[in-house]
Amino acid sequence: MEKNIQLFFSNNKWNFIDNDKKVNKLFNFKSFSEAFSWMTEVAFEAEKIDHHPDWTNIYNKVDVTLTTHDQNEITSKDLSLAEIMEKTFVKYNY
Ligand code: H2B
Repeated sequence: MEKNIQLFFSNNKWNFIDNDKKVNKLFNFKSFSEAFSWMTEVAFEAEKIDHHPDWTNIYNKVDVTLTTHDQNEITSKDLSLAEIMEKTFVKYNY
């Protein structure tokens, strides 16, 4: 994994899992509605870059895991998607 990728994920409090093949983060929201709005926004951006998160939503929480399935490792595509997620999340994080 490239150093800049590793740095972004550790600086933004993502956890490396599965022998560093994946990163995981739990995003917390005020309500289900806000969690789902965030997911919707991220979903459309994910489609644009053709890279998709593994995620589950329970009420106000979204548990996100990122990896590049094709390559079975964390790549710059995961970095791009995570940047979108963090940027979008700022709006909900008060
Ligand atoms: N998303 C993720 N996370 N990993 C992939 O390997 C992947 C993807 N592959 N989205 C894409 C779609 C692939 O199926 C298309 C054909 O590029």
